[in-house]
Amino acid sequence: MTGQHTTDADEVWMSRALELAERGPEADANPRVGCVLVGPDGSLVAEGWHRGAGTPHAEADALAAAGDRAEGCTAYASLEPCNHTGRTQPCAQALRAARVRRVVFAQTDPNPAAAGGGQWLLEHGVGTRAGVLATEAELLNRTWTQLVTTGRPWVTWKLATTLDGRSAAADGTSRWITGEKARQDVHVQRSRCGAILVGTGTALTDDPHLTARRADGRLYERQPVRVVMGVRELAVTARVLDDAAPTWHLRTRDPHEVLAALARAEIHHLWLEGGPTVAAAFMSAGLVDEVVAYVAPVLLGRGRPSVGDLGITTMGRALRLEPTDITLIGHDVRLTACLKEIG
Ligand code: AOF
Ligand code: ZN
Repeated sequence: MTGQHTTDADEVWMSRALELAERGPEADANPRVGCVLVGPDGSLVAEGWHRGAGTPHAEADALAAAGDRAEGCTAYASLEPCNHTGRTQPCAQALRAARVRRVVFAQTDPNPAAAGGGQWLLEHGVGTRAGVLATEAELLNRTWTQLVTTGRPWVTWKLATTLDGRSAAADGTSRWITGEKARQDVHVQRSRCGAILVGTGTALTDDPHLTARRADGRLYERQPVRVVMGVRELAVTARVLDDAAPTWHLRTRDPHEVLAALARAEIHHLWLEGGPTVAAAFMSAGLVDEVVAYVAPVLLGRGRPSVGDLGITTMGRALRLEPTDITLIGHDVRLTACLKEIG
């Protein structure tokens, strides 16, 4: 029966912990983590999740809800309990102090500053099981995991293009290639990222606002940092310079420098909105992790290409992506594709 996989009770509770984790904010310095405490009789005792940097960790949140009832419980945490005093106290010690009997976790903590909680628990007489639904947990925090393990934020390149690969007409007009529904989808995705980036070219030509807005125009509570890269000056009246969200003008053409600045601010997900020069710079440097392309059933024949020269002259060298999702949104197709294996 090799290759067969049966779901055990640990997996059932862990999937609940993962659901709770999803309630946390995505654009945050900290990972999204959920925790469930299950009593010796197999019934649910308490649930918790992490609400963002500076607030209690998921385990502490669940322990607070359980009080004395934590004794003898099994804890299910979507990330290995931390072993450090950072913005809050070490969760491994809190779990043991509450007399939790066993700890099951999904993803091993890739953050060297906080890792080692599993080992600490074992050494202090608390049984552990690691790796339950680890792939799912890693996917949930893949952008954070990448920053913590490589020092480089995850980059999603978003493009809106005609069928013939154009992102603006010959006269420079670019509104609106895709329909209303696709544009709304972009705003939802923007709201989930830590930063959104354009080049000075786009900032000067299109004067975008670069905020995440609901269909009625209201701003989402959490706004990504607006980043404009390039050495040209912005107009003082540029819409990105209003007070709707912070804006950084990074006077560089080097995508590595941009990512280093984001990493210093603990921003792990960059949403790249082009134009062609910036997109080509990131692509050629091998710094794009994922592409989200909104393809409209529209033809222009002429006009600005969605990406500039990548130095590819023959089919054998074409960049071939791995599609992970294809969704019809209104009349447009949203294609999500990765440039490399996840994890
Ligand atoms: C979280 N939430 O539920 C868990 C985390 O700066 P601190 O003290 O909040 O510590 C953040 C680190 O703690 C984080 O990078 C991760 O390694 C670990 N576990 N973090 O934000 C949680 N369990
Ligand atoms: Zn913790």
